[in-house]
Amino acid sequence: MFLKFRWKLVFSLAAFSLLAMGVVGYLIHFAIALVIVNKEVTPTRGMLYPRESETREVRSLDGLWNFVTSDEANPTQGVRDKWFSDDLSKVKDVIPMPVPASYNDITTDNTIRDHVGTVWYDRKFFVPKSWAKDQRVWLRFGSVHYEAFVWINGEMVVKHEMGHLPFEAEVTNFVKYGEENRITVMCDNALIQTTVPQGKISEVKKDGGVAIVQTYTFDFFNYAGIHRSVHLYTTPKTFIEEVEVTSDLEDSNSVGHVYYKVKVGGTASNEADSNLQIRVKLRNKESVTVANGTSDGDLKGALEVKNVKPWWPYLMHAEPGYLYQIELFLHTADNTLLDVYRLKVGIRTLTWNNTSFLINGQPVYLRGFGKHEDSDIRGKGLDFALLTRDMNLLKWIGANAYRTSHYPYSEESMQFADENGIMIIDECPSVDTDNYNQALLDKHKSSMEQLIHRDRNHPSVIMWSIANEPRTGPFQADSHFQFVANFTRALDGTRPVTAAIAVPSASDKAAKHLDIICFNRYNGWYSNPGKLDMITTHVVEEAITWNKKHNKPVMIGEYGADTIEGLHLLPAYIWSEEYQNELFSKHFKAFDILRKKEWFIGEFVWNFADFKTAQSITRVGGNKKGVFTRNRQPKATAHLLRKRYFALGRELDRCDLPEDLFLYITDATSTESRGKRETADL
Ligand code: BDP
Repeated sequence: MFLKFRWKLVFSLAAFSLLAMGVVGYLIHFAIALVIVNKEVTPTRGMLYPRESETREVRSLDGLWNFVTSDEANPTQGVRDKWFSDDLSKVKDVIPMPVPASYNDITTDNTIRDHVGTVWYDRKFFVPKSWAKDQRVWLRFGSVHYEAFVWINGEMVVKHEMGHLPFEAEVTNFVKYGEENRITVMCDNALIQTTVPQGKISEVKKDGGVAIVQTYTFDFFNYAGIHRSVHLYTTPKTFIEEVEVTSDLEDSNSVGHVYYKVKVGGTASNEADSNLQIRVKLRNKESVTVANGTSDGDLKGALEVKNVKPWWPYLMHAEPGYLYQIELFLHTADNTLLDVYRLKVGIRTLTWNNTSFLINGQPVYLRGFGKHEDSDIRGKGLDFALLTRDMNLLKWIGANAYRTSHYPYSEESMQFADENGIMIIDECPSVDTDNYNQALLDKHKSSMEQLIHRDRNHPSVIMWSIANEPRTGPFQADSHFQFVANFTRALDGTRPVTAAIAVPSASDKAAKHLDIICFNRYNGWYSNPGKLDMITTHVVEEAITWNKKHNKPVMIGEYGADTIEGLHLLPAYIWSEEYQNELFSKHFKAFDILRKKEWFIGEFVWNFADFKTAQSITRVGGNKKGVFTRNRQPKATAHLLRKRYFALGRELDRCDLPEDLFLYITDATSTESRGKRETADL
């Protein structure tokens, strides 16, 4: 049976082992299980972002779907009773559920908000008759959190574990052409010790029975559902399945190279490969062809661009985020055009050494945020209005980077970052990694593989982050992170590897495996709350300690203070807007001391905006460390931070300052004339 009722199984195995072996035997058994080995990960295939072209059509399945929850105590019932074999409305009362969106906050029902285990969606759709001829039909999900099982017309077509990452399946032989079809999705949000991220499920006594309770150590709410768009798309029978693009620059950034590598999919493709070729055109923003070429027999090639416009980060250049478009035409040797796929490419170089991180040969100082995909009602559901607002706010505040804390963000947000010159530290969904075990390592590596496969062509991606705040004290963390870091480098050697580490450097066992050290620290908040005079020196000393230990560039990945919008207290008192302001200012002082040491390469605030958390006595309506409210309006600190980020842009890259950065207070000439008057009076 494909469905593993994961957490129930883990529970009963643990309980059984305990009874059979006794506690000592169980512990020995557990210790042996900790000897983990480095296994291969099945590589992802295909999954190009769905785009229309002369040879491809795309249809959206977004909209209102039907939705039901399973009984928490009986999550496999729907599979056993084959709920996928007919409309869900035949088995239960369905409610409408928007896709894409998290299902948690759509209704007024707390049993849906807090549901643990499986939920079901279905809807009907038509497939045009014309799609029946000579092509393939694909079904693609931008992401479903956490595990998804998909049926079409009652037949299982794909299953996927891991939130925030896309998956797809060919459904050519599952859909009915020119007729109505049904798609059914079962989604399981349960997090256990071998999922990424990890969580725990327990059974707790409640009024009149037993509750299934999900707990996790991270604070953001475990939103679930069909989070990103669902598409049907077509490709020709023999088609462009994968595209990998890299670039470099030479001659003082005046000449660029674009290297492309294509994999072709399709029945006869393997035998036919040597007869196939890719013809390539590179167009600039004005759509003028600036380079073209034909691939070699391995479907690889290089294009040279004279007078190139490199991809520069925001505020580092007058024309940031410059993108070309690469057009790939798959031809047979006898000149038949089979498939066309286009994607945007940025031409840039990334280099790093023990003291700096450079883009196009220029040292970069990163200034930005840790973010979340989070908003009211929609939860983690893709929302173009929110995405656009966030990009506008990032530019307004003068940030040049953010980390996709603590999981991969939507493909559309990556495209936005490419276009706007925002640099991304791209993080996999491993948060608070702990209790190291073989299954966890395999999945952690798989999450990096899926992430790199999805995002490798984005010029905005400048680093891979392999975890947030892993528990890197235990000795098992050493080999776990060595395996994950080396695996990441083997997949992509063009970007450095980092992780946001919170364990103090004296006990941490993972940072030595990274290229760039990133530490998260809450001076003046979790340590020494209310003590604004215990921040600057602590930050400076800790950064120096990390650098001394590893001789690598260092940045701060998180600092901040929960702040209730509109709470003003003078003198500054924790949770007030004044306190957030002053706490930031104390950090700025530390960062400026550190910036004099070349190896300090960036500052990231926690968090861009307030976000929802699990219910907890330490959170009042969620995590309030946002510089913006959850509704994307500025708190007082946003204005302070804006002044700093633009001042840094001015100092480091001579960017222009926005006119409204400093509001008019007084006319300087009137001060002058008072001085004159006083002199005249003498
Ligand atoms: C950090 C975590 C982040 C939390 C933050 C906080 O990385 O996910 O939201 O603490 O507590 O340790 O605000």
